[in-house]
Amino acid sequence: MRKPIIVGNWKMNKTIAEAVEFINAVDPFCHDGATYGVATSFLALNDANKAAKNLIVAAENCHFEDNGAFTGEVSVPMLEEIGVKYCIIGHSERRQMFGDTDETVNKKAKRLIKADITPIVCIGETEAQFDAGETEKVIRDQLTGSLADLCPKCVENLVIAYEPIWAIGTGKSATKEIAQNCCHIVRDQVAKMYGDECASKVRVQYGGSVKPENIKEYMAMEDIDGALIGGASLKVDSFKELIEKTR
Ligand code: G2H
Repeated sequence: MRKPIIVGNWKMNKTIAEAVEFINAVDPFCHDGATYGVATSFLALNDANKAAKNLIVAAENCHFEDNGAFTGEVSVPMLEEIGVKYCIIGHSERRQMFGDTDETVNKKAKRLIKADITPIVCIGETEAQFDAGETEKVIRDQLTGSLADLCPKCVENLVIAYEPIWAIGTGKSATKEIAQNCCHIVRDQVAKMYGDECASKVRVQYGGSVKPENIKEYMAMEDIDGALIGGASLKVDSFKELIEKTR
């Protein structure tokens, strides 16, 4: 049985005070039916992590090197020091705007696994690729690169978020059938790379305009074990509703 995992990706939103206020309001409503979490800015991570009792707190990125001349970056040992246990890597916004590639995502995954921090590895196709019928190839290629040379035990413990770029922040969510089909391809590719047992254990999220109104239909699909949620994770009431809908 795979435990569902619902994570709010706050992106570049919420000050430290806002993050802590949100966590204090939402944390008591989390229940054992799923793992709930929020990904915050680097600046808010430490206070957010201290405030969270039930929620897990995730970083939104990391660097693969431990230290050095990388202005503006944050390393895995720095996350480790403050007790962070999850980290999003390869989000499409980072791939599109900040130069993340399958190769750097792979390096980040390796460094995070070494520190016992769970990577939430994001993949997904652009609208042009979707229109050209290239979705399956893009998913398989991104996973081949991003998850290269890991051990099966490591892969079964990580989280993979399938997020079609055309559905991110657009309100244009994928149908539950498209989301299921793509999450199935994700699992199939993991099986090809690391075996059936590993594929049956890895948790696969769908992301892209998930909200309280549609989360149930995604969660009901066989290969979807959770959601990575941007816009709808920012308001306390909306997040509480997401928790209620996944009870
Ligand atoms: C995709 C998603 C969160 P939204 O970026 O990862 O954002 O739910 O706003 O589409």
